[in-house]
Amino acid sequence: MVTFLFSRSLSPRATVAADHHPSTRRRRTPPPPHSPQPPPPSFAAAQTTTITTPTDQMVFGQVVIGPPGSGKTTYCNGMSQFLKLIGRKVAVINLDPANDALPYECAANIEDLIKLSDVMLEHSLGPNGGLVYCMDYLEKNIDWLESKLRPLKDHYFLFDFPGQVELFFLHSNAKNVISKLIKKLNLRLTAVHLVDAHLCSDPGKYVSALLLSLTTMLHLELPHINVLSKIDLIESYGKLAFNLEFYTDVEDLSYLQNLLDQDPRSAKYRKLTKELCEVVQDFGLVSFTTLAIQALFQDKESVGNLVKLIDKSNGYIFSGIEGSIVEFSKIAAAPLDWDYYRYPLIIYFVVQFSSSLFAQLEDFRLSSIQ
Ligand SMILES: Nc1nc2c(ncn2[C@@H]2O[C@H](COP(=O)(O)OP(=O)(O)OP(=O)(O)O)[C@@H](O)[C@H]2O)c(=O)[nH]1
Ligand SMILES: [Mg+2]
Repeated sequence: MVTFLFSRSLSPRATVAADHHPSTRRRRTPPPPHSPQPPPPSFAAAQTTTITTPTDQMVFGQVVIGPPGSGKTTYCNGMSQFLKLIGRKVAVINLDPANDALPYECAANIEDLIKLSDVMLEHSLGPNGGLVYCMDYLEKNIDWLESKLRPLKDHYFLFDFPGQVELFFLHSNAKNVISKLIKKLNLRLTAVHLVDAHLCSDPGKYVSALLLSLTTMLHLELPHINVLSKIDLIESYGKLAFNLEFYTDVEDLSYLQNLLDQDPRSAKYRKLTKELCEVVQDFGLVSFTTLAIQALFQDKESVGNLVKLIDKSNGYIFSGIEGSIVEFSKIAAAPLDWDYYRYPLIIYFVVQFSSSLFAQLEDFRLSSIQ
C-alpha cells in the first residue's frame, strides 16, 4: 500500500552523503598544522556511525489529492482531528481556491492570495482554466505561502489541494509548488491520493482509477499512498464482482477482462484495456488502503492504520530518534505494530463529553427561549 518513490526522507545514505557535501565540508574547522591525521574509519566503525536527525528542522505532512468530490476536504478535517487527539500540532492549508465552505480552521488559505471568481472574470476563463491559472500564480508567489508556513514549523501540515486531476499528472505547477516548499521548509511529505471506492463496482471505472493513480505517482515523485475513500459507500452503485482484496491489492487484473467483455461498450476496447491493465501490473506500484473518514470515531482503526503507513512513508516514525544506521534499517523493516491506540479512552471521553456538553447547551438554549 505504501510506495517509496524516490524517498528522500531520512535515508541513512542521504544523511551520510550530506556530511560530505562541499557546503558542509567548507564549514568544518581545519585541523591545526602538523597535527597527526586521524586514521581512516574502518568498515565496522562506519557501520555504527551515529546519525543525528535534525528533528528541529524537519516538518512532516501530507499532500491530499484526488478527483473532484473524492473526499479531500472531509479527509483534511477528519485527519486533523485524529492527529490532534493523538497529540500532534496540526496546520491545515487550503490550496483549493474553489473551496468556499471549509469545515476546518485554515492556517493558510489560497483565497487570501488569489480568488478563482476574480480570475475567471478578469481573464474570461472557465473554472478549470481558472484553477490552472491560480496554481501558476501560487507557484510564482511561493514566498507568500512560505511566509505563512515558516512560523508553523513545529506543526504537522495537511495540504488540501483542488480536485482537478490534470494538475497532478499533466501540469507541473502543483508539483513545483510542492517541491519548492519541500526545499524551502525542509518538508517530508507523503501524497495521499483519494479515489472514490464506489468506482470498484464498475470494471471500466476501476481501470481508469488505476491509471490515474499510477500516472499521479509517477508525476509527483513523492512517497505515495492510494486510498479508496468512502469505503462505507463501496457498494452503493452495485455489488462488487470480487472480494475487496482483489481491488485493494491489484494483483491479477486479468480477471477483470471477463467482466469487461460482458459490457458491449467496453468489449470494443478489449485489446486496449488489456494492454493498459498490463502496464499497471508491470509497474507494480499501485495498491490501495481503505478509509471511511466520515465515520472517524466508529472506524478509528482504519484511520490509525493509514496514519501508521503515512508516518512510515515520510519518515515521521524516525523523528526524534538518534541511532546507528543499523538501528534505522531495523525500524524501517519492522511491521506496523507500534501503539497508536493508547488514546482510545481519551477519544471516547472527548466524544462523550462533547455530545453531552452539546446536549446541555441545547437544553439551556431551549429553556432560555421559553
Ligand atoms: N459516506 C461518506 N461520505 C463522505 C466521506 N468522505 C467525504 N464524504 C462526502 O463526500 C462529499 C465530497 O466531500 P469533499 O470533502 O467535499 O470532497 P473533495 O474531494 O474535497 O471535493 P472537491 O474539493 O470539490 O474536489 C461530501 O458530501 C462529503 O460529506 C466518507 O468517508 N463517507
Ligand atoms: Mg475540497
